[in-house]
Amino acid sequence: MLNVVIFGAPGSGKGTQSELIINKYGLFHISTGDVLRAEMKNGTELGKTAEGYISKGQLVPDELIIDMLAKVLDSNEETKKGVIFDGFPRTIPQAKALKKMLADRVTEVSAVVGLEVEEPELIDRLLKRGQVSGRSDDNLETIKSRLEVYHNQTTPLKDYYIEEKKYNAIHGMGSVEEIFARIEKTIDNL
Ligand code: B4P
Repeated sequence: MLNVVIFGAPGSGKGTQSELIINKYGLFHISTGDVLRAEMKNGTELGKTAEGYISKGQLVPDELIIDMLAKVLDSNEETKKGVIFDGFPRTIPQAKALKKMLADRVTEVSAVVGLEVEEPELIDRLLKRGQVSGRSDDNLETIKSRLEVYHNQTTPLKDYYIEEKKYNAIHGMGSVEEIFARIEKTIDNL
């Protein structure tokens, strides 16, 4: 069973490459950002709480995210065929919680695909998306906060997964197709 974590800064192409990975490898897609946006749209308690963090570019607290992820795993039989985790984990406590949740289901993270993209390109992509997305977090001020949060809270995960011998660096600049070809090579060699 293949469980892939797609990892990278905001704007690194996680959502874009996840779509291609699902099509080729038939994995179940869990994007914590998409789940949170659906909660916000439906006006749930979780959505209202999340909105306050997301619009400021901050991370939603670990306990809320971990609980939300466990519910998605438990309520979808299809997760048993393998999962692509997009935007999760984003902190060390989330990574440890994921390890335990998968071990309880007698499985584990197969590989982490780390999309590495230069910062000016990240800002450019997110500002471009902001022109059409209507997302409250795709504006310059919030993008800068998201990148700071990424550097402080999420980048330590790279070392965590290097230590676990799961991290695969992928050059994330170039066309969507070129980047996907690099990811395919990594997954096919697992
Ligand atoms: P996410 O939805 O995960 O947002 P993101 O990190 O900005 O990445 P996204 O997937 O949208 O962008 P992508 O790189 O695919 O999270 C939103 C917020 O939710 C977070 O800031 C946080 O507050 C909260 N949250 C989510 N998960 C959480 C967690 N685990 N813990 C706590 N809080 C959490 O793509 C960006 C753009 O680049 C796209 O428009 C795409 O078209 C473009 N692009 C992609 N590849 C390209 C390429 N090769 N060339 C040019 N453009 C490209």
